[in-house]
Amino acid sequence: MEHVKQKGVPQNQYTMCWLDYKRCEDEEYLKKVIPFISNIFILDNNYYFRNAALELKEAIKNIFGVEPNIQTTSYLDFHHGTLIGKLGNEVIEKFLEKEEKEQIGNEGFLIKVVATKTQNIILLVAKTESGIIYGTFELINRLRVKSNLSSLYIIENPKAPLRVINHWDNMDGSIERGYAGSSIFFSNNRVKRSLKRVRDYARLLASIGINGVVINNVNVRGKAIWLITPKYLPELSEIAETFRLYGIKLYISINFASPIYIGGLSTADPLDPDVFKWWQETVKTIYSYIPDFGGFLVKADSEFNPGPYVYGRSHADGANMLAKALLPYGGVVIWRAFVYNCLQDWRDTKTDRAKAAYENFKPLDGEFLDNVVLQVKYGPMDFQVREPVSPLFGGMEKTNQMIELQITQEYTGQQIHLCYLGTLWKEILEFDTYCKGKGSYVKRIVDGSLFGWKYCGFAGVSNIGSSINWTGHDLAQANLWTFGKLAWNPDGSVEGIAKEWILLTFGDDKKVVENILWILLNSHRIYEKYTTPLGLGWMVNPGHHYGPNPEGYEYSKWGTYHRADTKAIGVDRTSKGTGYTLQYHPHWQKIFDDIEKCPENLLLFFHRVPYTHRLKSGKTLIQFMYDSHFEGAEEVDVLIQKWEELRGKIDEDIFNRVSERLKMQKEHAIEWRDVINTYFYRKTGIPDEKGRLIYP
Ligand code: GCV
Repeated sequence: MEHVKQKGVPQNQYTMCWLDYKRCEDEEYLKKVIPFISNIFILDNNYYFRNAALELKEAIKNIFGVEPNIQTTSYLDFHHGTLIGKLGNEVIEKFLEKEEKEQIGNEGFLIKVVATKTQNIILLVAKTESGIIYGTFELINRLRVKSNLSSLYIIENPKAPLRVINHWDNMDGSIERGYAGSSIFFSNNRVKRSLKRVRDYARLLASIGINGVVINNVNVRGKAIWLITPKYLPELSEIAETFRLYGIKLYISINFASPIYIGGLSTADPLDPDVFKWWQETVKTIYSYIPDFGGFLVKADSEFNPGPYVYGRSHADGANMLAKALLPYGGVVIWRAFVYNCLQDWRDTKTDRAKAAYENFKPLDGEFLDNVVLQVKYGPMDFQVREPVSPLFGGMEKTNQMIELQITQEYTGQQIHLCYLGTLWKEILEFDTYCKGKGSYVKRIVDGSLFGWKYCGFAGVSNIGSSINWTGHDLAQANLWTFGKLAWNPDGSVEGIAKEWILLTFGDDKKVVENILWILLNSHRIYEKYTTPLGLGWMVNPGHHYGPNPEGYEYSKWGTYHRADTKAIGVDRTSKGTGYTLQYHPHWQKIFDDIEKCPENLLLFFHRVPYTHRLKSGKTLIQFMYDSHFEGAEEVDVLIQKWEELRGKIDEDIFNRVSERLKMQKEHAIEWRDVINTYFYRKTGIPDEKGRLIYP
């Protein structure tokens, strides 16, 4: 089954997702807010504040049909309007209590309303320009959902310091694992000339609190190797400037062997002084173009990318060498932990890919410099619909870490299937590693609070491209939104986050909110049911990873086997098997080791289980498989029906686009159901107890 390509649309036509401002029809509300929004006063008259004020002005114009004055003069009428200023400004300070000032962090903001007989003021205060832009979008959103101004009081600070989007964009304009059109940054091996779309993208990202973007693929090949040179840096500096206006730093993925490719050196050995010198010079040049450059993202010794192992050096040697070059400028090295043997022999049952990241990195804990961050995929394999949380979280107390989540739906339906990922991500973030006793949640590790790290946070592999709606499937916009919101505050409730997205994107019609919320919150569960439940994973077509193929990866080199035979399926990863469970805290080791205690949705990840094994429900494993696939494919009808009920209540184009994809989802879910059920039936010869049609 091939993934269906999105039809090309003109580059200049696109929606603005949750920032498509619609007119507020509520006259009563309008009357109440007018005094607060008829003027915008900026107290720090610089480029960034003016930009924030213009964002607010544009929004107010579109939402309320009034055009506020922006005033930057020293004479200010503080009776009516929105006041935007920095902490420290004496006018602003007059309105603030000591305690509230102390609560505003570097990227945070405060929104406070002063309403008296003579004054109607909204105060928007921050410590930095980034805080101002985040606060501006928050204020716009509050106004859009008609928040009660008399009680509006918000102090917000992001929990995690790094909230970065990773683009896997290639310079020819293609996107590795991209399902929403071509790159918005590159085409024909050049940086795109018009940055209009990049600017709108920056607006979208700032509105969800993102503060970093890596614009090129981690597989750095061909022309992309040269992005760190003056050949491309002038253009990259323009991209960086566009992002800077919205509080976002630019990062670049690099090829570890660049000193050879670009510098003409004979080696890229991280301990070779000439190699270090070359990187120092390169970094110096980058910062001369981009003074606030974020740093490098590195995929080394992974899937045919060069790295320190080539020279018999460790990953700490490699990362630290780059970190030393970046340190004087405040840059960081984000080093990926996705290192494993991708040339495994399927006959080898001793090697377990799931163990690889931990085995490669755990021994290096404490060896990385402070400006190195290890970027760890959420699970030990590769963004399957369900995997256990990587044991590296909580396994390396002395190493900064970021969690890598995949917003793009490589294994979760490629934006043809609706699969809202917020529910899965929330479960991951709430996982208690027990590394420092009860309460050592993944969210507390990656936000830095558990170990007091300076650099840590969230990386999300982008799901956007130049398609009309950015994400191919209109409802997949919710995944980008949710990634940003959870990175900002991993304690947020997924229901709340999803609901806010619906309100801002589709309005507050009760049925619309209710149905879309149901659709989103149930979609991952449904997708899992008709694809690979119980932690099985990998039954996809090799290469493009779309559609079912139960043995697609069974006899390959990638180390992703389920080893099904006629009696049993799954890999024994317990302490008596491959020993993977030993990488976890003893609390989890015991649970995962024990087939009775192991969470059932991960059963086949940790255990090799006979088809006749009875699950907690009393069903046999094989019957569960059949039921799950029949029910999952059936439940897609509920998604369709709930969407269909919204006909006429949603913009027609969006409605039709989603309907079309739901139709494809249904067809492809049936394909999954039939292929997987037939596979198991043929393997086992055990019929479905309910006698449903399984193709023999
Ligand atoms: C960018 C998986 C994907 C690759 C991806 C890789 C990675 O293997 O299939 O497309 O490469 O992960 O995360 O580096």
